[in-house]
Amino acid sequence: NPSSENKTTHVFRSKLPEIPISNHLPLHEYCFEKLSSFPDNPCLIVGSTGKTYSFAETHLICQKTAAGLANLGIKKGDVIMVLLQNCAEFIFSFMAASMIGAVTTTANPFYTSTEIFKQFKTSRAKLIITMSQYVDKLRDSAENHRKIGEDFKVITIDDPPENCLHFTALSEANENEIPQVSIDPDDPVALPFSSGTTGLPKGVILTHKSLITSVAQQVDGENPNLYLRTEDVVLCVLPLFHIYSLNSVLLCSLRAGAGVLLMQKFEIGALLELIQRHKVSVAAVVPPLVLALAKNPMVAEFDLSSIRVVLSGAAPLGKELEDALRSRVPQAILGQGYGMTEAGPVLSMCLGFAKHPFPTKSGSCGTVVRNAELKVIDPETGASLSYNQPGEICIRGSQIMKGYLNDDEATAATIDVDGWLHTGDIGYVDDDEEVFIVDRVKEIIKFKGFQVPPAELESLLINHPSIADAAVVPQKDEVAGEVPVAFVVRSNGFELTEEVVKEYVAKQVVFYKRLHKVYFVHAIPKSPSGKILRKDLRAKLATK
Ligand code: 4UU
Repeated sequence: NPSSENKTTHVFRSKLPEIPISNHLPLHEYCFEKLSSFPDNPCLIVGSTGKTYSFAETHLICQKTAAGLANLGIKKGDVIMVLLQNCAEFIFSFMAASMIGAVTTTANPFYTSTEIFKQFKTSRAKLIITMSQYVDKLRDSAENHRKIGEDFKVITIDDPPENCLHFTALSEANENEIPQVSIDPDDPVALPFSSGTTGLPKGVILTHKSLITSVAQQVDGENPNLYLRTEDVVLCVLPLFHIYSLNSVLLCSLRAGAGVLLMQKFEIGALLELIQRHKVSVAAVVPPLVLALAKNPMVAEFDLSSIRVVLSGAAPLGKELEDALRSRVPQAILGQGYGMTEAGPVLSMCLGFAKHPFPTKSGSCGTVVRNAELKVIDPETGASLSYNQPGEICIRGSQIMKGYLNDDEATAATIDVDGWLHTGDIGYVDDDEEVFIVDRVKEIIKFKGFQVPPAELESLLINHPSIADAAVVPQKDEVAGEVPVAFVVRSNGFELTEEVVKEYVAKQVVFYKRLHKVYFVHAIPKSPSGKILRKDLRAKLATK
C-alpha cells in the first residue's frame, strides 16, 4: 500500500470554522454572484487614465467579449493566451473565456519569442490577446512556423498591426449570442505555467472548482479570512498573469465587490500618487515592493493613511523589512499570504486580515486557509510532524490543481495517492497555528517573486557548444531575494568567459532569468543517480 496515511498524521486546520462553498458554480457566476447588490460600484479603475468600469459595465463587457470569442470560433475547452500587462481587457478576456467554458493561459508579455511559443504550443492555444508592441515576437520565427491570421488569431487592445484584430472585435459583440455551454466544476478555467518542485514550466490545470474554493477560503463566510469590503480599493500592481494577483487581488475583489485599481507596471512615484488619489485601502505586494515602500524617501511626501491592509506574498519577507514598513503605514495591518500556483494558490493567509481578526506574529505566513488540511512531513521518511517541527509542507483540499497538463508523471510526483500536494517548501506550524517557512527543497529560484526554473537555464547552457555541463542555483540578494547564478564546466579546450555565458543566456530569456554570476568549475557535483546536488552548490555559494 503506497498510502502513507495513518492514525499518526497530524493535520493542521484553520482557526476559522468550515463554511459552505458554492464550488458547483462556474467561476464567472460565482465571482459575479452578488453583482445585483452593487451594480454601480466601481469594479475596475484604470490607473493610467482614471477610467472606471462599474460592476454592471464590467459584467456586460465580459459577456460581450464572451460572445466575441465564440464568434471567432473559440469553443468550450479551447485555450486562449492572454499576453498582457495589467489592464481592463485582461479581466474582460479572462472572465469571457470562463463564460464560454474556454481556458485562459496567462503569460508574461516580456517573455522572449521562444518562451512565449513554448507555452503557446504546450497549451495548444488558439488565439492570443496582446498589445501591438509584442506582436513582432509572434511573427514567423525559428520557433514558430505558424502564421498570424491563418494558423492562429492575434487580437490587440491597441491599434492592430497587419493580420491582427482589434479588441473591439470581441468586446462589441452581441451579448445575447453567448453560446449555451454546460460547465462542470472539474472543467479547467485557468492554465498558468509553473515549474513546481522540479524541471521545466508545466501547465497547471486550475478548474472552476479549484479557483472558487480558493477565493471562498479567503473572502467568504461570516468571518472571512481576508475581509474585503465593497468600499475597499484594492491595489493591483502585481502582474495578473501570475496567480497571486489573478486570484487574491482580482477574483477575490470581484467576489467581495471591492474596486480594483489597475497599474500596468510598478513605478514608485506613480504608485504613491495613485494610492493617495484613489485612497487605496488594501495593497497586495511582494517583498521587493515592501522594500521600496519602506525605504524610498519619496514615500514621506504622500498620504498613505487610506491603507488598512498590506498583504505580502510570493517570497519570504524579512522581519526587519516588515518592521520598516510598519513605521511607514502604522495604521495598517501587515501580514503575509503563502501561495503556490499548483495549490490553487493560497495555502495560508494572515488571520489579522479577518473580519474578526486574530493576533498574529511578524514573520509568519498566516494560518492554513479554512476547508483545507495542511500537514508537515519529514522530507526523508514522509512521517507526519507535529507543532514546531520543520518539514515539507503539504496541502489537501478542493482548491488544489487538477494536475499538470499532459504530464501524469509530474502530477503523480506532486500530488500523492491520498490527495496531498507536496510543496517543496520547508516550514513548521507553531503553537498558535501560524505557518513559518524556513527553507525550500525544490529547485525553483524566486527573483522578486517571479519563478526562475533552473532546469530551463541549464538546458540552454548545455546547448552551448563550449559548455560540457552546468547547474543553476539561487544566490541570496538584498533587493531581489534571490538571483540565478551558474556553475559551468567548459568543454575541453574551449575558452569561455563569464560575459559570453551571461550574454548567451540573456538573449534567450526574460530579464529576471538572466544569470548574475558564472562560476567555472571542473565538474558539477551529482548524486549516484545523476541528480545535481544543489544543496552542495548552495553551500559552496554561502562560503564564497
Ligand atoms: C515565503 O508565489 C506564488 C503564489 C503566491 C501567493 C498567492 C496568493 C501569495 C499570496 C497569495 O495570496 O506562486 P508560485 O507558484 O510562483 O511560487 C510558489 C512558491 C512557494 O512554494 C514558496 O516557495 O513561492 C514561495 N512563496 C513564499 N515563500 C510563496 N509565498 C511565500 C511566502 N513566504 N509568503
